[in-house]
Amino acid sequence: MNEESVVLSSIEDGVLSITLNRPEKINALNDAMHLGLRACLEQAHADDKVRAVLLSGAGRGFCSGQDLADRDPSKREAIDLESTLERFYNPNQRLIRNLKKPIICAVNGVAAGAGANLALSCDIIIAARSAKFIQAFAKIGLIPDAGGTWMLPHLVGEARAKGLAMTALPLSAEQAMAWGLIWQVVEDDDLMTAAMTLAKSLASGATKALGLAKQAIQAAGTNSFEEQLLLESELQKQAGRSHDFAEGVRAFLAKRPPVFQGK
Ligand code: LHQ
Repeated sequence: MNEESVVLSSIEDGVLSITLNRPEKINALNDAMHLGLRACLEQAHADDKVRAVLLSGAGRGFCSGQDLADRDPSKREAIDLESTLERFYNPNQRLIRNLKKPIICAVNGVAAGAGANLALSCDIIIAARSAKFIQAFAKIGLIPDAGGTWMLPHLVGEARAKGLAMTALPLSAEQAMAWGLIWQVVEDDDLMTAAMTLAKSLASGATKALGLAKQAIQAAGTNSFEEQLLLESELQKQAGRSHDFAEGVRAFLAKRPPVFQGK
């Protein structure tokens, strides 16, 4: 199966839609899917026409994590999971976190294992009411990966992070929202419309500033208050020199809607 058919993409109104497309396996991640996703994320970085990204899964689930048939230790002599992570997972997680544009994830059903952590690495996560998040790793003798051991304690605190990692129990969309793991829960039938409406709205916004805000908020996890103040000054300097800031203020004073360019 080639990379393109297992990951679909298209651009509309500044939104790059990326769809994981192995619905018969609940979009389990095989090597072709990792590489297809990477190509799309690299396009998101490089292409000025892309102002926001919407990641979703085809069929009844978002992503069931690693395709375990491809990493079955009983069928291969040595499975080097460090190499799997460094070659396939970590580059994509870095591309998502370092993307200077908003990335939204629409979680339509189950998000398990690395599939859950792929979703959680996005900036804004919208879940269908029937969606579930499962840190499935403990059930097969692994630890949460794809950034899970960093994101979970940052998002929900150590107690809940350990509970999720050790029990591998499914977390409902409602509970995920109540715990601050995700942004919004919508009715199943409304998911893609709600996610695309938000993505298009962000894509027409001051996307340079959104990227800088993302950078600052992500740095807060390790910065001191003083370091964060200095970072804000530096990034606000950049925002203050943008076309969009000048346009935003002009439009406000003229009492008209702004026309942002993401520059
Ligand atoms: C699958 C999978 C799957 C293959 C469903 N693989 N076929 C791991 C190792 C290496 C390196 C780095 O990192 C990682 C990270 C990880 O992601 S570890 C965690 C891997 N994922 C899991 O352990 C989850 C396994 N899947 C499940 O627990 C269930 O399938 C879930 C809860 C996702 C969905 O359950 P159901 O809704 O009951 O669907 P199902 O189990 O019937 O699945 C539908 C089909 O998809 C089925 O195939 P079949 O041919 O029987 O119709 C499954 O075998 C297949 N599938 N997940 N990860």
